[in-house]
Amino acid sequence: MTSGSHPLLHTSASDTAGLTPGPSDALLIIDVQNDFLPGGALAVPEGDAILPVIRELLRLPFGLIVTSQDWHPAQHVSFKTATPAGDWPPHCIAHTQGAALAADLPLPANTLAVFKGTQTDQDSYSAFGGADAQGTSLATLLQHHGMTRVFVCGLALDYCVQASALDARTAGFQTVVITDACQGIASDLTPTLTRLQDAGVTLCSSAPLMPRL
Ligand code: VGL
Ligand code: ZN
Repeated sequence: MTSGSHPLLHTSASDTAGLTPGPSDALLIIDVQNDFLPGGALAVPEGDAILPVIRELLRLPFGLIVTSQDWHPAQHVSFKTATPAGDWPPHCIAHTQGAALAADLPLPANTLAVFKGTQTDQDSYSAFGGADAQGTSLATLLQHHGMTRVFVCGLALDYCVQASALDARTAGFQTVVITDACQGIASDLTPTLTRLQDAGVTLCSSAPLMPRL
């Protein structure tokens, strides 16, 4: 969402003190996959607007970068084509171009990748329901790397970003959602932002995270 566009985002300088990323902070990039971008099977409106913001975030000294990917079998329970019908058009089918991450993200070589919704009969909006290629859960990966705080960005704010941020809190991480690095599906994102704030998630825009010139 466009920074400063929502009344729940009235962050002052004192609100954002201490939000500068450091070595025990992870950047969690949720589902920035071709199928959720313009032209994709389940495109989030203006989903590509967040790409330049995420590129800026990738220059900050996070201790760890983690990407999540929706990674569905061809007959997934969430698909309208399933019986009983799910909610979504077929999307992010494992190993397809639609499931690939956006090509123009300069991810460091040590980026960790987690995959979710990989079983035919189960869905997970949350990246915390996913695991890396070795089967290690996201919470365990973050703990093993000494992360205490997660900054969350990506698609879609009202589905997978929201679910991931709420689970990050439940798992005991300090949690920050970078709102201008997320894009939602619903036209009114107030219920999502309210739910996040009520759960103790910090909402901020990317600008205060950037080093001063
Ligand atoms: C998502 C709908 C279905 C998401 C994933 O990434 O927000 N939304 N699958
Ligand atoms: Zn999905």
